[in-house]
Amino acid sequence: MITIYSDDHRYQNAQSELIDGKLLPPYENPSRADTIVAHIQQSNLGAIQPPHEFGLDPILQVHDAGFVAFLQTAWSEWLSVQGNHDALPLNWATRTMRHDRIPETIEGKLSYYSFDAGTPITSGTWKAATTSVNVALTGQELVAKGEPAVFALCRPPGHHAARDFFGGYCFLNNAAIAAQAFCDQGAERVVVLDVDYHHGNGTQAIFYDRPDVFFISLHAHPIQSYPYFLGFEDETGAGNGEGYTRNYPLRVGTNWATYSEHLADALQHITQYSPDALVISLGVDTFEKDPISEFCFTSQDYYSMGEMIAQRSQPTLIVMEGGYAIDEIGINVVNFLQGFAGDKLTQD
Ligand code: SP5
Ligand code: ZN
Repeated sequence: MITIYSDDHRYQNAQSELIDGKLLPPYENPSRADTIVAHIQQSNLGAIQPPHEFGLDPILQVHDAGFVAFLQTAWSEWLSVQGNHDALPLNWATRTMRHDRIPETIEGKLSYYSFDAGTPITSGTWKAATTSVNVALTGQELVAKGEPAVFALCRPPGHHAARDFFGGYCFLNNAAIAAQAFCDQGAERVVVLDVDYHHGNGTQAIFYDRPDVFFISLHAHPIQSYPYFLGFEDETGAGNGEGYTRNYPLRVGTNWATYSEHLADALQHITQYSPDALVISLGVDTFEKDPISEFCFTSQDYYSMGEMIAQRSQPTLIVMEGGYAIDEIGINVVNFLQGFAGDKLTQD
């Protein structure tokens, strides 16, 4: 299986994130992708290729133009007003407040275009986020040209980013942009299967009213876990998209035995839909030792998961999302990919 990767992910290298009441060194940091690519190099998985540039057009098929312009200039605006430290929002428009006025100041725009304080914008954020999109789109292009499966080693991740807001370590929605590219190239039905620990609220919202992209997610129950406000079972799509969103919220402590029963159900729905292409949002934050998550997967479980999903045999783009247990992130991702590719398990 070909991997698409660029060192430019290292441009997203923040000082701190706000989490659990503390400003801590970011869990979402460059060592994540560095470790994954090192493990892929040591495996027999296949070639690692660089991305190429796709420009803004495919991004603007998914994201709001004002939001994209904001992301592009946010750092320079913040730098000139606040100085040379990470930009973070401080407050948001919640119930009874207005959502129809975009502030003029950079601090106000950060609030308007975000949904959490865990996602710092830095001098390199735009470079890293757009490279991450190019990684996904380069993989998408290879799949569209006939590769059965490609791994897009995206960083920063994307599935929490919606049409016009960032958050959850995500700025641009790599998986959604790739799914949209399949549609724009003639695919009639695309599935996004999201197996990250957290609900992919951004991807769901982007495709919620569309029948041509079926979003299916297994994740920690939003009544217990971040992002809290989307990902319930009764969210099934709207308008023409009714029936083309499916959520499997699972309780904290879920292990592979329980998870795999729900995954089997999800895969049946995928088969019935008969998609032209499959995009997998792959998070390995379901791991038992993940520092910010509470599922109980072992490293071996990722091999089983890859094998199980591969039985669908649609052209597949695998897009990296979360996973924060640095010591095992490389093993877990390679295990999934080798399970998917049907390769011999070389690391466990
Ligand atoms: C892409 C991705 O995985 N983004 C995840 C962002 C999660 N940020 C907030 C995490 C909050 C963790 N709080 C844990 C409290 C229970 N121990
Ligand atoms: Zn996650």
